[in-house]
Amino acid sequence: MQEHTTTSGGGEQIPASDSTTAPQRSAMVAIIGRPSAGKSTFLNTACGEKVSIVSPVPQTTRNAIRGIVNSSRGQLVFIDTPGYHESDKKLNLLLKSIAHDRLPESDAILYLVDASREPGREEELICAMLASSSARIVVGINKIDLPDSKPGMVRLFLQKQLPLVPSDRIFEISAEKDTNIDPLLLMLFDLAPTGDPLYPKEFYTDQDVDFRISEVIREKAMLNTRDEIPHAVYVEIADLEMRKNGKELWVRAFLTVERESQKGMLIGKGASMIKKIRTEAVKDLNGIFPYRINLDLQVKVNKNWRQKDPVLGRLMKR
Ligand SMILES: Nc1nc2c(ncn2[C@@H]2O[C@H](COP(=O)(O)OP(=O)(O)OP(=O)(O)O)[C@@H](O)[C@H]2O)c(=O)[nH]1
Ligand SMILES: [Mg+2]
Repeated sequence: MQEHTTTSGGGEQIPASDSTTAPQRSAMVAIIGRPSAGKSTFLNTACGEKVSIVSPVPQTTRNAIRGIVNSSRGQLVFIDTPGYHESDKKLNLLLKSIAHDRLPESDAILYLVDASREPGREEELICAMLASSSARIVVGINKIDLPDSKPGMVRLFLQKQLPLVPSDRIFEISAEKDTNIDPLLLMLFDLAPTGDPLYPKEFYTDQDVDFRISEVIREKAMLNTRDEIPHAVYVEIADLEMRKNGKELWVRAFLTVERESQKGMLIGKGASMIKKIRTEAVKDLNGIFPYRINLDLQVKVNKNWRQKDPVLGRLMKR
């Protein structure tokens, strides 16, 4: 992964003296796009750290997650948002409002479009929502590494739907392969107002320890299951305890599903599934935190939690 703090992808060096001579810039940037467009992948690549979980399942992200890019030019605070999906279901409406509500507070908007899919009605609805903000939009046409991607088709779509966004603010990128991310970041710095950083420079996210742990566990559950299960899971952190003079964090967490049958599938034959999820989560978590994670992971049922306002409210409070 490239280091995004000092150089641009075009080979242009941002002089180190910039930090002392040029005024610092600072911006909040909302990342908007359909489910699975690659918003969270972009955030992780731009920040150089795993800030937001990623899976092939649409609607992986359920919260407004902040990731911070620090450079000699200043600071960009990205807000990853849940994929914008048209549906009347309670959970979907909440997810959509999380994305929508981030727009007014943003200095710039990064709109990501998946170039490997036809831009359908949902994409048109997003463009309609963004049109009045054209002056502060940067577009990433994502997944150009895929052989079936059609960036030209997306450009034509954008010309029609967002005619006020100039072509030099549209970038063909691969969030996964780190292609053209730096020039896009430079453009966002150009749009950013001058100002002091919003977060200390050593920060790359503002998430609590328990939220990050629960998200990594949820990612592993989503990656290892199919059908309705990835959407039926949430994670509850029941206990956290620092042990062994700060060298180990003991965590008791519950993978929670909607039905008994789903519980059986998450546990798996001879508990093989829950063990696999636990092992993969611990491996990632040990890479994120400066202490060892000792994870006690169990599965429980909270019937039809996706219809329950208190649970949804708690999960989406961020
Ligand atoms: N080939 C390729 N795959 C990508 C790229 N960016 C993301 N993906 C894949 O697309 C899928 C969805 O990526 P996410 O980053 O979770 O997408 P998202 O927009 O955050 O999705 P939601 O949170 O569900 O809205 C994952 O399987 C990623 O690995 C890319 O540049 N190239
Ligand atoms: Mg996401």
